[in-house]
Amino acid sequence: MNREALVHEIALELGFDLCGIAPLAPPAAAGQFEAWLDAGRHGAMEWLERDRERIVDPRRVLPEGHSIVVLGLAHSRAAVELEGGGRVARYAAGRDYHNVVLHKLRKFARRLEHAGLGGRNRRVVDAGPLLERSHAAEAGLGFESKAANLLHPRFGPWFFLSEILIGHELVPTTEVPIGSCGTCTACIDACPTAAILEAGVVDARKCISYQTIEHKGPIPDELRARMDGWVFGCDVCSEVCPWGSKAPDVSARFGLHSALAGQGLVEWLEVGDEFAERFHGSAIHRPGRERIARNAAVALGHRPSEAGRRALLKALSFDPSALVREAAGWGLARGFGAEESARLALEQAARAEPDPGQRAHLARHREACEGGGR
Ligand code: B12
Repeated sequence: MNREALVHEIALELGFDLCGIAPLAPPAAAGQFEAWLDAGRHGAMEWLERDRERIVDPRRVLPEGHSIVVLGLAHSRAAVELEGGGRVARYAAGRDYHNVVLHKLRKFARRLEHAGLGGRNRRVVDAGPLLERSHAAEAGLGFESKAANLLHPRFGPWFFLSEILIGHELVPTTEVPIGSCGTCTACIDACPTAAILEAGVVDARKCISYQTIEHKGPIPDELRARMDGWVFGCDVCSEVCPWGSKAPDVSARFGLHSALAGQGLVEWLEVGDEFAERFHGSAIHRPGRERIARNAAVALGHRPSEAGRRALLKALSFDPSALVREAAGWGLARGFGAEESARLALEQAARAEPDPGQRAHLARHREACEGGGR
């Protein structure tokens, strides 16, 4: 068996669904990444700018490197809905994929060593300095979609990417899966915030995924009005993609994290110091308590319920974070603006608020209540 076939065999034995090999060199689409950064479309993800040179050129990450082994792991499953209606992106429903995949990559590196392909290597999943989608496309794992997702004919967009950069020179994969978006524009048409500016170009600042996971401040009014219950990530561009509609259900791989089972938006808004423990082992742990409670407050505004109203009133007055109090004010106005109790609570909260900026936010939400919710 040649070395490339051996690498594929190891990948399948370790449970990866897809494997390909790309040369360790800047990908052809690197210029598109640089143009995207120059246009400021990365928002506050400043590490992308800081690491620009290494991201574009993987030879800076592993100078003695020659090949990138790119791996795909499917995570397709049914849509995930919290009690009370909050929506969580499917990729984040189970165990944190970063941990699952890194564990597999470590085993992969050991297997390569036994196969005579050892030496220094770099393992990347998501957070590493690498244009994962572009190298994956070059390694034949799929084709780039108008939503910028990498699509595979069997899994659609529902698979994670990861890589091992190695010093050995392997023959790059030349077979590429057949498929394309053709004239379909379902993702562009369906994106609730018009974040897909043109084919392959997403403005992160407008993307619900960015706003719920990466963005630290208050979510801009015009975007949160369109978030429709998304509380962590967003799958709209993937859900409407015809390529993913027949992907197999592999939910058993990652399971359902306990913070999503039998808990809802109210519990997510009210979570306190126990946040770290409750979300341990989940990707939802990463943005931290404040942002998750903020997102839950916004989502409760989209999914009004009596329990939600009570939780929002409580958070508006008592949450220790100004970010969460502000979001609770927005949620109240959005979901319950027609009710006297919500209007009074907003007036009181604005009066009691010492910070002028925060007071202005709350007064704005109070005003938006006039004549009912927005
Ligand atoms: C930053 C980031 C984000 C940002 C910005 C997303 C974006 N579109 O740029 C935010 C927070 C918004 C985000 C959201 C999501 N992300 Co993200 N994200 C990343 C990260 C860390 C870097 C991506 C990046 O460099 N973006 C900059 C743009 C310019 O680069 P790019 O998206 O890779 O695009 C390249 C190609 O599309 C190509 N290209 C550019 N223009 C064009 C035009 C045409 C016509 C074509 C054909 C190609 C093409 O060139 C680009 C540069 O090489 C990667 C991991 C990594 N290290 O690569 C994960 C990653 C891309 N994310 C991933 C996922 C799963 C998601 C979400 C689905 C999560 C969710 N459900 O909420 C959404 C999808 C949103 C979307 N439609 O892109 C997966 C994608 C897997 C896949 N099958 O595609 C990755 C690879 C993580 C992983 N290891 O699995 N993400």
